[in-house]
Amino acid sequence: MKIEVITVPKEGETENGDAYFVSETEERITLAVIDGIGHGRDAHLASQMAVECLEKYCDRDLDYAVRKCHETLGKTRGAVLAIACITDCEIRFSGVGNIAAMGLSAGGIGESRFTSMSGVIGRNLKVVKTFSYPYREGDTIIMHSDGIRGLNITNYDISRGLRELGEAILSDNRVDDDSTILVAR
Ligand SMILES: [Mn+2]
Repeated sequence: MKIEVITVPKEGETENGDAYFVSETEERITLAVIDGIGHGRDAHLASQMAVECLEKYCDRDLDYAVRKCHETLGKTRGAVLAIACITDCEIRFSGVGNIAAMGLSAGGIGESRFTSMSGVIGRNLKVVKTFSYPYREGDTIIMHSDGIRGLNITNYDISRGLRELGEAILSDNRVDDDSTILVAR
């Protein structure tokens, strides 16, 4: 699987409140996008803490990893996050708060939006739930923070190069916030 991530801080900020996490083993690939609440240093600290937590717990059950992040981020301003775990024929997905994630089949015919629960990691977490979606080699997975808004993926030729696709999505839909786009195929 090829993975491309572009993440940029809000204009005028030196620290990025968004973060991402990628882990690849023989059995599975784990992808996560994290958005620390607000922007600037405190948002950065929260999202980095979530990355460290995922490094420790990404080989565990997704719900467990999400709950561990919630415990760990209790003294921060909090973050929203989404984690996708991809194996041979399945994507397992757990998200809390406003991170968009979707899977697109190779022909561009099927599009499924992954379901996230409401809440904020470290502040307010009620239901944690993992959803399962079919995955086939060649499918494209897109995840992005709310620094990208109004994305209509049907406007894009998803068969183009991943880097180029990510750059196009970012430049067309970026708003004034930390922005992160992750594309994988
Ligand atoms: Mn944001």
